[in-house]
Amino acid sequence: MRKKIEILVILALLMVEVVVLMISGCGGKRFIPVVGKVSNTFGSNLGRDIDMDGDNDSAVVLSNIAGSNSNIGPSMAIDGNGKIYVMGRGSNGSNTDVYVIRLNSDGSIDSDFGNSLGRDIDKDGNTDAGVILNNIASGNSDDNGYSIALDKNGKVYVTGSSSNGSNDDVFVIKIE
Ligand SMILES: [Ca+2]
Ligand SMILES: [Ca+2]
Ligand SMILES: [Ca+2]
Repeated sequence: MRKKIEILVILALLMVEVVVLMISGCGGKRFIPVVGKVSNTFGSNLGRDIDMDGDNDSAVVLSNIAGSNSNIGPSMAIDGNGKIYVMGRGSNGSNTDVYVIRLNSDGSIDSDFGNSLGRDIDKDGNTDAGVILNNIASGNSDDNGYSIALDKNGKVYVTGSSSNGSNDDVFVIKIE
C-alpha cells in the first residue's frame, strides 16, 4: 500500500514537471522573448537606467532645436525606409518655431534632410540639419507644429497653428 502511494506521488510530481516544461517551452525562460525593454543601441547611451531594469539605456535626446531652450515634440512618423521624422516646436528665444528632424534607423540625425542648423542638437559633437519653420502665418510669433504624416511616396506633411499677429491660423505644409 505504501509503495503504491509512493509511486502515485512520483507520478504526480512527474506530471507537474511535464506541465511546467510545456508552459516554459521545454528550455525554461530563455525561450520566452523579452519585450518591453528600452533599446541600448538606438540613439546614444544615456549612462542612466531609465527603465530601472538594472542596465543603462539609450535614447535620442534633442535640445536647442530652434535656437533656444524649451522643445516640445508631439508627433513622429516613419517612412518605408526606416527613416524617422520627429516634429514639434521649439523656442527661438523670442517665440516658437516648428521643427522637423529626420533620424536614421539607429537614431542618429540624418544630415541629408533640411538645412544646417549650425547647432549640435543631439550633443554628439557634430553640427546637425533639419527643417525650421518660422513666421508661417505672417505674425512673426508662435508657430506650433502638432502633427506629421507621410504619403505613400514618402512626402512629409506637417500641420499646426501659427499666429497671424492677432490670432492663430491653421497651416499644412508639404516638405519634399
Ligand atoms: Ca535599463
Ligand atoms: Ca515663430
Ligand atoms: Ca549632432
